[in-house]
Amino acid sequence: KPVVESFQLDHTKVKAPYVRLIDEEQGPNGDVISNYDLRLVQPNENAIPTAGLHTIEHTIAVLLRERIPGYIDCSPFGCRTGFHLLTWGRHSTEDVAKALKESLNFIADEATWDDVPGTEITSCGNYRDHSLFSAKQWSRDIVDAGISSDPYVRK
Ligand code: HCS
Repeated sequence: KPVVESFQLDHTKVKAPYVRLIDEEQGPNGDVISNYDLRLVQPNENAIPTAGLHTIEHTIAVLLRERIPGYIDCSPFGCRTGFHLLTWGRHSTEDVAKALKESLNFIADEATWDDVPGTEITSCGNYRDHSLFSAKQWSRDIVDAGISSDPYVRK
């Protein structure tokens, strides 16, 4: 059976919000893809409701892309406590945490509906399920809690 790294993590030991490198994988041509755990809220204590999570996803698809070279994708965990971030190449968890903090700060303080891409029936698979209000409140709480670059050390 394949070993899924995410299920090996002891979710009772981590201190969210944090950025954690899950692993780096090298392709046959030597290219590296990195997989990060962007844990926004504490597992089994909190979960971001889908509308806010969905709006955060769409908005950081632009904001994180602008800040992280080699961005491939950032998509929510089914448990709704955070996101996977996939990138080409290696980035320090400090750099990813800084980019995430800037992006969530923007959502909390400045984002308007114009900053949320893909909210039409043609551009989204569930366009009714967005909430900028929720995205802003959760982003504010996450940034205020401090985004650590070490999953076991609170910032
Ligand atoms: N998670 C995607 C957006 C899908 S709607 C991205 O580009 O990061």
